[in-house]
Amino acid sequence: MDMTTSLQELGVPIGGLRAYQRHLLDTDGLVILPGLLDLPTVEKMRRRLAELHELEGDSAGTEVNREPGADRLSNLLNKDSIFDVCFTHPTVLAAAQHILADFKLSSVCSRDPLPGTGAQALHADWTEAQPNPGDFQVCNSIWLLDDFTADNGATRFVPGSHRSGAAPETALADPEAPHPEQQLLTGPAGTVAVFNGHLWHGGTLNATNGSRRSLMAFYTRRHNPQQVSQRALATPETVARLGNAAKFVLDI
Ligand SMILES: O=C(O)CCC(=O)C(=O)O
Repeated sequence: MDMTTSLQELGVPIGGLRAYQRHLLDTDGLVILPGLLDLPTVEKMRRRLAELHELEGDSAGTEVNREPGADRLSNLLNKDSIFDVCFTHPTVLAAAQHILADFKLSSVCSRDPLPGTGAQALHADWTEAQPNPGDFQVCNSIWLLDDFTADNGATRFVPGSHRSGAAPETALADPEAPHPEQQLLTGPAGTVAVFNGHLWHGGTLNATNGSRRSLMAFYTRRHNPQQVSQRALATPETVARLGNAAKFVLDI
């Protein structure tokens, strides 16, 4: 199996994305895909996340990270096949291919900033020096499981910042402060935003009493380590249910 065959078998069209979507990824660093998940699927995902939180208790999220003020779960693809769409959806894979060329899944996690918390500093999802265009290393996607609104902790992005070659923690006096060019990702549950992992972004304060559940499917170039090593953690169930093309995306 190779990247081209894997993506073809998973239904990624030759040529991948539409021209305007490629343009948005190149210039703004982000493409929004409305209605990618239907509401019954969103509801099943919400229920499964609630069950997993109940089951995992204090260990929830530990395969990648815990965050004060946000409910997080990690390694979701080994916990329910309902999350397979996060690493097999043709449009999302086409976007990852456009940014990274050769890639694999790094992790599938969830994040729900709790009422009154959740504000994050602007950050990129790559801790080494930020690369120049043509050498991007990571791509992320956020899957809205609740409507994202202006006051419930919607993700903020600084369009075009992936082309700066700089990290917000060095380029900005205060990465926690509102950025004059930031935009909020608002939209209905079922929307997916795929973004360049070097784009400056972060969660904002959930100023409501409700939840703001989301999944994050994170991709990395094939030569980089994964956030969750699938060779180490893929369960026999995962290995048995997936075809070779999806296994290639997981690097197992
Ligand atoms: O949940 C969000 O809005 C963004 C989360 C994020 O960027 C992170 O946890 O690194």
